[in-house]
Amino acid sequence: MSTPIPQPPALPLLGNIRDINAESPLLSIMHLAQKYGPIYKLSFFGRERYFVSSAELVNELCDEKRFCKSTEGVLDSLRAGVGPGLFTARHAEHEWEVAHRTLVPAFGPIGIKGMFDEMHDIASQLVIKWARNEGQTIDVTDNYTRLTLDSIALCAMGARFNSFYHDDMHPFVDAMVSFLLEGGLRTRRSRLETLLNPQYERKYQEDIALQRKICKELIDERRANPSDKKDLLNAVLFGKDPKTGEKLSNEVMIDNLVTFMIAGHETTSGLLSFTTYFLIKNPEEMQKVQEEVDRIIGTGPITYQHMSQLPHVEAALREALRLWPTAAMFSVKPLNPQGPVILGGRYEIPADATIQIVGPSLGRDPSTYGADVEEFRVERMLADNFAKLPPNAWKPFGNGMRGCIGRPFAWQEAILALAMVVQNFNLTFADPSYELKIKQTLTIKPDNLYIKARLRQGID
Ligand code: MNH
Repeated sequence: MSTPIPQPPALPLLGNIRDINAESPLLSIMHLAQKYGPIYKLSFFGRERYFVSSAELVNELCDEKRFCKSTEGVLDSLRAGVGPGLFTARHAEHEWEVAHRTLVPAFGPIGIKGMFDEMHDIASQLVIKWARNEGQTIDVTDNYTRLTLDSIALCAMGARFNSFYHDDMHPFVDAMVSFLLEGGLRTRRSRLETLLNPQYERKYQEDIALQRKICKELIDERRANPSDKKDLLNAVLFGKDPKTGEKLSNEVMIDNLVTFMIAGHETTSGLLSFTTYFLIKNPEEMQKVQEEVDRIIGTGPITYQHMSQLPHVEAALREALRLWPTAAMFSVKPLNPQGPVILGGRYEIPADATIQIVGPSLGRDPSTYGADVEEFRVERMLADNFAKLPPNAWKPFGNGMRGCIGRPFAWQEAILALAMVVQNFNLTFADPSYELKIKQTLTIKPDNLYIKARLRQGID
């Protein structure tokens, strides 16, 4: 006997669209999880979606013998721009396998270590800018976006976007932002609306063309001026699949470079923004982090060797991702589409279901974290405690072979930037009564977070 899966009352054709706030779908989904429990379903125009948020059920969904990545929804709609790039590739798609095997080494420890100096260069630009504007109001998320964007552009493609030296961001960014926005809107638009608005399609294609052109030019430039740098661009251009000996096709090279730009900056920017928010909001936690940075690094330059010696910095980042994982949801589907699947020994799910894992609800499961789930406590993510979490309870980087390839990149970048910021500045909210609001695009970020930074000691 299976337990029925709850669903809020639905309208005949429209289904549950009224249950989802168009501005912040994630908050609606989290809210419904509180009301309907660890699994519920919604229907949209006749298509059902399942939402899972307990550690118990997510642990089952992470079993790669039973479930695999689903790209249904926004990822399928982004394929128009990034094809079968790593992020948008379907389960077991050949282009994914080749690119995955070819590029994994570039994201490994040696590859990431080689990027330290360039990451440090960009992070220094942020620190210098904040120091020069001491006491003035800082749009934190905007600043972190410039940091992460310049870092991925430099480390992945050898391009300097110089975002800290211009008010406007690089033209790539406008095209990317509007491409991602449109990709999301497409999943909700009716065919009639699409037919009546040919300008949407035209703009979409223009944005795609611009991003691809910029990446193509960087490829051409590197081909014309070879370098023996062991960077991502060289791995994309010259790497070979260790299994089949294949190289990436020219199109797939571009698919993946655009993918790195997209997947490689917003999430890390959001992570740094949320961590900064929580540390200002919780001064005792800030003190622990700052004390560690002072003790380990002091007032001198931060080096690669410091990266593995900052447990509180790492724990603060992990704790922010527990509460607000910046890629808030990912989707899976049954691997073997032969008949229904039973979850938790009691819930029957159809073989063709798309199941979304609701990250921020998973991070608030009291069976994992206890009663004080809403509290930002660095301690619960210190190495010993982190290692004792139940399996698959903390999933901000997705799962298994389709988990984030850029995780070590993001981690080094975030540790470095956060350590440099707290080493140099004391931070306060520009508006002491600031209340956290979530801004949702493809990823989530704090909305309207403004801070002030005071130098802790003079910088030469
Ligand atoms: Mn990243 C996949 C989260 C930083 C490149 N990333 C994923 C997934 C999550 C995720 C979740 C799985 C998505 C899915 O199942 O559909 N990523 C993050 C977070 C950060 C992050 C929270 C920062 C914090 N990601 C980065 C960076 C890069 C990157 C930095 C590139 C340099 N991520 C990817 C790519 C994939 C991915 C590429 C797709 C991997 C694959 O399926 O092979």
